[in-house]
Amino acid sequence: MDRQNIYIGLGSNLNEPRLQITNAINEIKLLENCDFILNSSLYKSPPMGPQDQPDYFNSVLKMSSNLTAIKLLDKLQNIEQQHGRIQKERWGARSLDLDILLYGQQVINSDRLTIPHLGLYIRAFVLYPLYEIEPKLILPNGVALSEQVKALGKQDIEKII
Ligand code: ROI
Repeated sequence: MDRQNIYIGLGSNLNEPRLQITNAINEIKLLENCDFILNSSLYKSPPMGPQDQPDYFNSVLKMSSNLTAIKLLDKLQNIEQQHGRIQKERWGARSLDLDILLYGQQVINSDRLTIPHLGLYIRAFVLYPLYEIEPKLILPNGVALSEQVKALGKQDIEKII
């Protein structure tokens, strides 16, 4: 079977967030059975959700793998733990958040995993970096990513490098 393209969203707003993201990208590059393809620029944005937390840095990474989505999730959660991620406070500040946004055309709705990621269609800090690296992508709901980006607006995100 052809390997499917997988897109990972990275986010951080604590403990040197830019470094958190670049280190996490390097750690994902080293994962066994995973092939890194490329990553987007880094983007900065105000917090979505509670406003009493620092601005976020976000990026999106493209890779392929022969791991199942759940095995990949285990590995990504290991990386989050290594970055000092304590129990996720819903909508709270975090040193590192790694989300599987898309796993080929797979649709998964289990206790641990929802793919496509729930925030994918409405979060500019995910859609813009994704659009930067995959401008021709058709989203699993059949909508062109370019159209979704246009419809969504920038939500104050800023490309920084
Ligand atoms: N807001 C922004 N801008 N970026 C994020 O990565 C992010 N992650 C989150 C919540 C709390 C929803 N807000 C965010 O988990």
